[in-house]
Amino acid sequence: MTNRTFTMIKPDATSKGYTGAILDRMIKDGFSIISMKWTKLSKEQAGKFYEVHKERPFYGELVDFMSSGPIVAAILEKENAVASFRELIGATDPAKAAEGTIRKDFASSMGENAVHGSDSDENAAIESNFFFSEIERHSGI
Ligand code: 3AN
Repeated sequence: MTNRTFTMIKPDATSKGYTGAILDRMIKDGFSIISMKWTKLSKEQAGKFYEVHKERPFYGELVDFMSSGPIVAAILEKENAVASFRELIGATDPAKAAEGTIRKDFASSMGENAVHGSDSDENAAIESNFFFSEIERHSGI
């Protein structure tokens, strides 16, 4: 079990001005921000990040959407980070997300669902390495 996960605030949420409110939810839930950057993915980079979903019918739509505007990428730290963060963000489909979750309050659809959260410790490490250098992935405070 690691104490780190990786997140992105997606283009729908950054464009609606939800970035500050979403970061506030993460911090109030006990997550420490280890690394963070505001950036924008090219189509090629979004395609590479979501390569595991290449065979799924929504892949093209997902790549177009994730490269359509700015995102915030961050490494977060907390006890049992991956599972705890997925609980905080709620179900992929915001209509099924529990009350009080980030997706319930800020997401609009399965595709435009405000935030990404790693689904395993292994993927948290892969995704963190995609965005952040070794220096940026420092050992914490
Ligand atoms: P999660 O992000 O909750 O782990 P996954 O891994 O099933 O969900 O899907 C990865 C991303 O693909 C989701 N965050 C969402 O943006 C997008 N996605 C999933 N299902 C659909 C769908 N049916 N239509 C459009 N986009 C989807």
